[in-house]
Amino acid sequence: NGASNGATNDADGIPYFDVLIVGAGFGAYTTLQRMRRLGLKTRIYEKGSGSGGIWYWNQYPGARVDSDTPIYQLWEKDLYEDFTFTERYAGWKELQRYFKHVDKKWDISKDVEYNKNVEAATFDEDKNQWLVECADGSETSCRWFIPAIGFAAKRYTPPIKGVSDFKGDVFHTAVWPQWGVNLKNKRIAVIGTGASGIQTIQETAPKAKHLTIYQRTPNFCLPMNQTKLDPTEEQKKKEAGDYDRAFEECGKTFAGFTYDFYQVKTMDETPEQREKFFHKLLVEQGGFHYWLGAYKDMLYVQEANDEAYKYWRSYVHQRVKNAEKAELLAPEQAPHPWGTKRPSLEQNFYEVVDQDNVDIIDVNATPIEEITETGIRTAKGHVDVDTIIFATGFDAVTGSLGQLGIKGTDGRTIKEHWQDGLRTSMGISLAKFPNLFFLYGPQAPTAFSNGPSCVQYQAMWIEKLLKQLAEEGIVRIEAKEEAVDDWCKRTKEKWDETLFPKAKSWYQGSNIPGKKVEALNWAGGMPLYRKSLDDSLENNYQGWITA
Ligand code: N01
Repeated sequence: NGASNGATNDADGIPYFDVLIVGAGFGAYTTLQRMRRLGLKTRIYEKGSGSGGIWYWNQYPGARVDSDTPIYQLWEKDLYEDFTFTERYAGWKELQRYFKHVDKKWDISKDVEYNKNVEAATFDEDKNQWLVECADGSETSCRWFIPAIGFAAKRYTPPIKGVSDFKGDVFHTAVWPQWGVNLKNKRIAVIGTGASGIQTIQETAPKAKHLTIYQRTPNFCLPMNQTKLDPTEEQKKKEAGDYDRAFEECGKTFAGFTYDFYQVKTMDETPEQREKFFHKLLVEQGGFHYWLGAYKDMLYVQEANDEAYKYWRSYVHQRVKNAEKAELLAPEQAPHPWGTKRPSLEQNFYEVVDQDNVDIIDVNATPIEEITETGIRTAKGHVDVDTIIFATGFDAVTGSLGQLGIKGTDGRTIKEHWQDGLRTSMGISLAKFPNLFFLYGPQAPTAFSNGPSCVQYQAMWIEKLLKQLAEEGIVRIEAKEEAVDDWCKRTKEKWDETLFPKAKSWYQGSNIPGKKVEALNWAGGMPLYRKSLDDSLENNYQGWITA
C-alpha cells in the first residue's frame, strides 16, 4: 500500500491509523493496549528515543516516584505477575526497567515510532480525521487523536541575567543528560526546591564539595519511609490478592491512592488525639499520609491547616540542628497553607541540608541579581560554582498541550482557545476539537492523583466510548460548548472550596510570570471525576455532539 510502518493510506495517499497517540508513557501504554483490544490500528509517536514518558526525560540524580508500590504501575495481572519492584518508592532506573518489561510483555515497540516529534495537527471536516504533522516533515492521518504527553512536557527556566556568560556547566533537571553527570567534589548551585530540587539536593550534596541552595519558597517535605521490598513477600501479596485489592481501592479514593482523608474534623479531637494522629501519619506511615490521609478539613479550613503546619514545623526543627537553616526550611510564618503546594517526599534531605558543605540562600530576601562567568550573585555576595542546576519546574499542565500547534475547527490553536481562561470538557477533550482526547492534562485529577490511577481510568473510558461509537456507526464526536462551560464552573467551584488558591503554585499557574492564575486541576477527587465521565455517556451522549 505504499505507506510505511504498518499504516494503510487514506484517500489522499497519506499514512492512516485509526488511533494516533502522542507520547510513550503510562497513558500511552494502557491506551494502546485497549485500542488493540478494540481492533483499532494504533500508533504511538514519541519524541524521545525511548519509552517511559517522564521517566525517560527526568533522569536527574535521585529522581524517584512519590507514589508507592504496588499502585504506581499498570494494574494488569499479566504485567505484575512477573515483575516486582525492589523498593516501596521506585527510582527512575527501575521505572525504566519496568517500561522495558511492559514493552516486552505487550510487544509495545512494534507500534511505537521513536524520535517522532508531533508539532501540529488540523481536523479535516470532510474526512472526520486529524492530519498530524511531525518535525521531520511527515504527515499522518488518524480518526482518533490522543495526546498523552503528561503535565510536565514543557520545562521552565527563569530568564536570569547573565546565564549565557557562565563558563561552567548548566543543567535543567527535566532534560538531564542520559549518560549522567559526575558531580563529585564540584561546587554546585541548585535553583529551586520543588520535588526535583529536593531530590537532586539530597542525592548530590553528600558528594559535592559545596552545594548552595537557592530557595524561594520552602518545600513542606514529608518523610518517605522508603523500604526495600522482599520479592518473596511481594509474591505472597500478589497471590493473596493484595495487589488487586489495592488497585480496586484506588478507584474509591480522592487521589487514586489506597488511603483517603480521615473523616474527622481537626478541632473535633483533643490536642492529645491530634498529636497522636499527626505522629502516626508523619512518622510511622510516612509518604503522603500526612497530606492525603489527613483530617478531612485540613485542606479546606485555615484553623485546621494551622494545626498541621505547627506539628510539621516542630518535626522539621527536631531534625535540623542548625537553627538558622531550620527557620528557613520551616519558618514560623508559613508562606502558604500546609499542603497547598505539593509536598515532596524526602529520605535524608533535612540531615543533608544540615551538613556544613550546604548553604541555603533565601532568594526572597536576597534575589538572584545575576549569573556571572564564575557563579551567582545575590545581595548577600557572590558564590563561585562549577555547576548550576535549574530545578525550576514546568509551565505545568496547560503548557504541555499548549505548545503543540493543534488547531480546532475554527482555525485556532489550543493555546489560543485558552488565552482568556482554560476550557475543557471533563479534562479530557475540548469544544471545536472533535475526535481528540487528552490524558493526564488540565481540569482532570492529574496533579492530585496517582498518575497510573488517573490515566488508566481515562483510557478505560475512551475504550468504552470508542467501542460504543463503533457499534453505533458514529465517526465524529465533539464536546458541546455548554458542557465545557459546566465543567469550568464545576472545576472553579471545587477549587474555591479549598485553601489551594492561597498558594503561589504551579497548580494554578502562578509559577510562570504572566500566566493566568486559575485552577489547572480538578480538585473534586477521582470518584466524582469518574462519575462525571461515565454519566456523560448516558442519556444519548449528554454533553457531546455526535455524527
Ligand atoms: O518543579 P516545581 P519540580 N528563582 O515547580 C523555584 C512532579 N515531580 O520540577 O516555589 C528562584 O515544583 C520554585 O520556587 P517557588 C511533581 O508533581 C514529581 O520540582 O515557585 N526559584 C520552586 O521551588 C512536582 O510537584 C517528582 O517559589 C525559582 C522550583 O523552582 C512537579 O513535577 C519529582 C524561580 C520549581 O519547583 C514539579 O516539580 C519531580 C526563580 N525565578 C517532579 N522560578 C516525584 O514524584 C522557579 N523557582 C518525586
